[in-house]
Amino acid sequence: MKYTQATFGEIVEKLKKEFGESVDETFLLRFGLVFQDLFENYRWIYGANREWQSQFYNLCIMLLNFYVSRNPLLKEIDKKRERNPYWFFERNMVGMIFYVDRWCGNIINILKHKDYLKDLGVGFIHIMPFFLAPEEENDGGYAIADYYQVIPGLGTMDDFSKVALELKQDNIYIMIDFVLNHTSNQHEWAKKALEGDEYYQQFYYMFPDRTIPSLFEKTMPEIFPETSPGNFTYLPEIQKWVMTIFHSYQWDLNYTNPNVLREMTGIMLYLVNLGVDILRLDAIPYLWKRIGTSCQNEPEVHKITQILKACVSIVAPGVLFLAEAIVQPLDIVKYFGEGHAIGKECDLAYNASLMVCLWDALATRNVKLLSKTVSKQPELPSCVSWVNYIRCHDDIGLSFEDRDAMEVGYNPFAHRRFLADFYLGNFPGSWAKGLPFMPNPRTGDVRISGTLASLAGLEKALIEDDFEAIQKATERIKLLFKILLSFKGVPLLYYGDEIATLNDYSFREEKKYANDTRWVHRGKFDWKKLQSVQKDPLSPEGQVFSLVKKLISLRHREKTLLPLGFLELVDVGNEHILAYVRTFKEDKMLVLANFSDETQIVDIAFLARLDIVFPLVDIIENKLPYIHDHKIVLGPYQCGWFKECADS
Ligand code: OTU
Repeated sequence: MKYTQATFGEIVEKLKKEFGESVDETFLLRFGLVFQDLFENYRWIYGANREWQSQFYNLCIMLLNFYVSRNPLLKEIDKKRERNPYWFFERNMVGMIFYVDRWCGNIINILKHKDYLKDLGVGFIHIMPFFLAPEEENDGGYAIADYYQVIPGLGTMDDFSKVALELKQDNIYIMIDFVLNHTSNQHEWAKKALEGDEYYQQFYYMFPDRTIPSLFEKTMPEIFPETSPGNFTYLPEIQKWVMTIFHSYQWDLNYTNPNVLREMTGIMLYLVNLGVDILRLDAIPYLWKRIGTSCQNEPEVHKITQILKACVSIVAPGVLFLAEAIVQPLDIVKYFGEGHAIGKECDLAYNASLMVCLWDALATRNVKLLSKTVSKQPELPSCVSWVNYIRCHDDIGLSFEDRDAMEVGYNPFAHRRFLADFYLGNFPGSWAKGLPFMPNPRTGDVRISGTLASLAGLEKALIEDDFEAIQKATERIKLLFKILLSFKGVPLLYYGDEIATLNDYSFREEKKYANDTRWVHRGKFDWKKLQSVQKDPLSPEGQVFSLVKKLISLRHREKTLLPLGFLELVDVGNEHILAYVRTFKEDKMLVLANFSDETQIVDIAFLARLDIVFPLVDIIENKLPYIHDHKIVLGPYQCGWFKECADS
């Protein structure tokens, strides 16, 4: 069946006959807007299937049902967002990530800490997965056994919905994970598959012998080589191999099966109808597997994401997608949608390239790879944005583009080795206390775990009780926050970093965490420490906290820092200094950041080129920069947000 206007009409007629007035004007408007894309993408993926048309029609019924059952309060919000699709981007949103149990004990307690979020200026929260998962093998919540239930002890879905609705009243929005690439082996589908149920075996990639797995393995990298080598797991109960890209207990869902897409779409819409504002699409690059490829970023992944986005925009327009695609820089941007799909795929994507290159610049005291990487990022349309971050719940994978590294004079392999050594504290002069995550002896690859403060040197300096080192580490943390909160995009803070939380090694004592070093940066948030930090603004932690608070409040009133504002990198002729101008309409802000631990100078001649007029004031410190002989002098790790003086 080729798409014609008639197809849309036929489907609508059928729906109307079956569901009468439920098929109302709003539904029809939204359905009509995305119909062509939805239909064509669906056909592109499943068109070879004999029953694809009736399956497509069933999907439409599902959309109608979720549309009808959506809470009227949420429907009101939807309408506002439909009138203003930029609702998210025209505010200076700052997000915070946390684990419910580690931050506040349970879901409902989030409300008890609402004032903390408001006081800090947090505009949205990413609540880490709280769905039912096995007690032991759960990958921090990313191995889900039941998407419709909450981990016992954390509360209920009703609690979650209540929290989501109440926070929205205070303009705090909610992001949760949609873990759609895999389920736990304890999920009902997996259990049925293990009992020999063929219908559910087809929900996963299962093979009777090693023939096909071996073909796949030829080109597939290993994600968790230390604890789960290979990409397949043998199931003696049914004498089959199942694809398990992540842990052996995380079974990859098979999206070539339209029933999988239907079930997962149902789960997604259920979550969205609880009052979620942003869905984080976990491990999205892995959704489609193809022999002879790395099984990442395949074209079908983008089509499926577009299908999901179209479904959401019918039921809950204004709900955003965040791509969790921690892949090479050039592949990440594709998740915003390419060509005519821009704005129809993900609205947000983690800016992993920026994150990695910030850590690179700190270790090398040189911004050349950072500048090169940022300068190659394409200008994004205003309907999408990067999510910038320094740390998150995961490890840091050193995923810069090899070509960029070579262009700035690094050997990519050696440079990755250096960075790993540096952040694992093995390089002479390193200040960092990171832990290795998933070292792969075959490829020499290793990733890094650790909190922001520990990776930036505070832990080592405190242990050594080295006053100068403590100061330097504090300056490094401050520098990273100043970049994070002035860069183009949506900043996302990791809980605890605002009070310079150090690594927590207690995970080693718990069997279920011991072999996953990421738990070193997933400790309990220390509310007592927060109190003492607030009382002691001169301590390293106090300095960090008051700075973060100040930066967020500046960000709220600075139009130049809106995600919609522009960012232009400036070459100031000094490889230690990152310089950029943020612009919104006539308004400009110049950011100068010294990544070295020595004083650096910048000739002010470049200001004329930018049409920026002296005198400038650093709005963070409310101070004029130190000028000597027509040069701006920046102290070690100094970073200023410079604006023209209002009265000049
Ligand atoms: C994600 O991360 C989650 O953030 C992790 O916490 C999970 O363990 C994992 O998925 C499995 O659900 O490899 O080291 O390109 O890099 O999906 C982290 C995306 C990961 C992957 C990413 C993955």
